[in-house]
Amino acid sequence: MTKPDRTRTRQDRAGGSRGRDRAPKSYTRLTQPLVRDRRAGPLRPATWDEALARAADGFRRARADHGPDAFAMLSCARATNEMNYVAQKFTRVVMGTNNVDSCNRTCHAPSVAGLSAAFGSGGGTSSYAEVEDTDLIVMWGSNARFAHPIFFQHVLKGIRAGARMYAVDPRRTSTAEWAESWLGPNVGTDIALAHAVGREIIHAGLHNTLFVERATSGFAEYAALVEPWTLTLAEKVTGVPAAAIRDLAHAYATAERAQLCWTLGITEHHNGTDNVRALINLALLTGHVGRYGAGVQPLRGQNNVQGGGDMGAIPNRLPGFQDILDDGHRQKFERAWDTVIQPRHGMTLTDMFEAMESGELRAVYCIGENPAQSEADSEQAARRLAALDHLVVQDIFLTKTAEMADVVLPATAAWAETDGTTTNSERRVQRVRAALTPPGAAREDIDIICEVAARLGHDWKFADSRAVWDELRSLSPDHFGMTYDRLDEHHGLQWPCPDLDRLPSSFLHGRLWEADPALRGPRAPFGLVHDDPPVDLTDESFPLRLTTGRRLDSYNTGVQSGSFASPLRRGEYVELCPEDAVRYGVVVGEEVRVSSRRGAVVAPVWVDPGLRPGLAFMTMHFPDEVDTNQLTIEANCPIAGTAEFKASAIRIEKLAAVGGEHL
Ligand SMILES: Nc1nc2c(c(=O)[nH]1)N[C@H]1C(S)=C(S)[C@@H](COP(=O)(O)OP(=O)(O)OC[C@H]3O[C@@H](n4cnc5c(=O)[nH]c(N)nc54)[C@H](O)[C@@H]3O)O[C@H]1N2
Ligand SMILES: Nc1nc2c(c(=O)[nH]1)N[C@H]1C(S)=C(S)[C@@H](COP(=O)(O)OP(=O)(O)OC[C@H]3O[C@@H](n4cnc5c(=O)[nH]c(N)nc54)[C@H](O)[C@@H]3O)O[C@H]1N2
Ligand SMILES: [Mo]
Repeated sequence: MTKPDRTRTRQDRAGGSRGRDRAPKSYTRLTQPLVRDRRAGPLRPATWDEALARAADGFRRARADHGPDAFAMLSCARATNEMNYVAQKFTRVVMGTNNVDSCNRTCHAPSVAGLSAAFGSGGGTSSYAEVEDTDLIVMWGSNARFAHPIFFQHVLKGIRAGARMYAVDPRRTSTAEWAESWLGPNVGTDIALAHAVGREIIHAGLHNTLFVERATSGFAEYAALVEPWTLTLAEKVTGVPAAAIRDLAHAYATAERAQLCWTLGITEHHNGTDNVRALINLALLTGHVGRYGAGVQPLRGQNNVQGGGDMGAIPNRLPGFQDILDDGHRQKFERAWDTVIQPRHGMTLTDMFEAMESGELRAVYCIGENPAQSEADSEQAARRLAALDHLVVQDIFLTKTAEMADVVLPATAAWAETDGTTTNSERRVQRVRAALTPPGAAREDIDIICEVAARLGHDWKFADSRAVWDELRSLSPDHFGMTYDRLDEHHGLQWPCPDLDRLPSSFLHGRLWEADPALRGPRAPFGLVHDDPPVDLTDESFPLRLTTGRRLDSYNTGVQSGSFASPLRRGEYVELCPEDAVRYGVVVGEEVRVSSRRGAVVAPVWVDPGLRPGLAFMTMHFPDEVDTNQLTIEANCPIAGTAEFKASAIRIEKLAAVGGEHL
């Protein structure tokens, strides 16, 4: 399927010039509310009163005509914990549904699902400081040098203090450059690789029998499952030399303490949760968890995506990660909020888009998310958003999603214009403070939500962000010990922090090492997961494997970083290895057509020797110029709902060959 309009736009914008002199779109801050008088009509400025009334009316109508589950909330992973708490409370109390989710679904939902299944809690198990005080760091499917530069500073300090580092990534990334050893598996073959590592550890007798016997379950089944994964078979499937797999297995198993870190190379697959389980198996096998310096860490994406989930802005958990299916937990919140909470999971972000298609979902309140450009198969996503009866977008910029809204509400930026707290990947809650005056009529996210709630009959009085936080603390045992004063005093605190007079442990699951079974608690089960290749198969028509990801100098859909892209590589490129560039007869800067089974875009070529033949790379950062997500596939992990952003099948063609000069 071709998209002549988009390719034409792209061509016109590029004019006769190539790559370098194209300036990515630059966004300016929203300073006033906007409303639309008729569906396809233009947005026009409005007063706060009019915009808030319209926002509330649409939600009221959707609920009256179609019931509470016709509404869904997308909550902002860049905004504060307090804002996320209020957003999920709005969803559950004002609208009466559990349909609340965020971009966590597109990145680390598989990590949360996998960690919860193994350990009963979805958080990474270690602290950043432990990375400086460990013997081995494995970065698996993670380009932390680009995507987590602050965490990577801790990694570098660890290396300087003597830790070894291994990188597992199909691309020889900037992170891999720092590694002692780089393993480059074929995209989507991580389970095969992990199983071969596990088998090698068992065959070499290097597993931690004491830990396995005491703290885990399912070892015999796991050993049988990985038995076929010889080094030779794994080399054939993954493309990683047998000796390198063996080396990783021995290094990981013999390290005194090891940190296993992963990100989207593991999770953004149709079997992301299985991938996560395959990695956790290795930590269970070796006992590299529950001890200082040893642990498993999904490095979370947006600055407060950990906190958003912790605050209950997910469809299956109440604040404090308390199970919504547990009667006791629900009743506690029902009493505190004077409401009735549905005893079932709400829709995930993935379910929401399916429910837009079926017409079940009619009204969406989207706070600080840009799904029209961040969802896989974005053309389909935008079409579904356009079919809603009522879309309210609350953002700091006029995004592509906001351009489609019936009401646009201008918010202050959590970063630098708002008081509150955020929670990072090591579960550390830290204070943020308003330092700048917000532009124009922009208002705080929490105030706006409360104003909409008031128009729907719920008069909430929160004097300030501390009042919201104290309400959360009274309902979440894991946060109870974190008063604002203590957060200030200790430069942030990590959950679980149940006590006002004790400091929390820096790592989780120390219980697994207790000799007394009563103190040890539930065993951590091995995950019996199977190798399962990407859904979008490469063939003669689509011979290249496309994987997508990030660059250091840009951020997600580019809304917040578009105008600051690197002067060297402004805008989007399709990156190929030198051999493929020769094979296709293309050079750096030359525009080519990139097509998948879902759509086509035009992008200039970049040549990266860190890629291998058959593998192409694009980012998601410049969708206004080149909408990469028109190419990606909405093949979702059945457990977590995350799409396979990391594996699409594409072809590239010279523009002349497809009549490009006439496009
Ligand atoms: N500069 C910058 N930093 C960011 C962001 C940003 O946009 N820009 N976004 C933030 C967000 S929301 C997130 S979630 C994080 C994401 O952080 P990362 O997950 O580290 O970033 P990505 O580049 O998406 O993907 C990581 C790596 O996965 C590899 N990969 C692809 N397929 C596979 C596979 O099958 N197996 C393995 N083992 N690896 C594979 C890719 O080659 C890539 O190098 O970054 C956060 N930080
Ligand atoms: N091809 C491809 N696609 C991907 C991915 C990939 O690796 N490849 N990764 C996926 C991942 S991991 C993620 S997280 C998603 C990201 O998807 P999104 O979250 O939809 O994209 P962002 O560009 O991060 O959008 C953030 C929005 O929040 C707004 N914002 C920032 N601060 C505030 C605030 O304080 N208040 C309010 N109200 N708004 C605020 C910004 O203006 C911006 O519009 O994309 C996913 N899409
Ligand atoms: Mo993310």
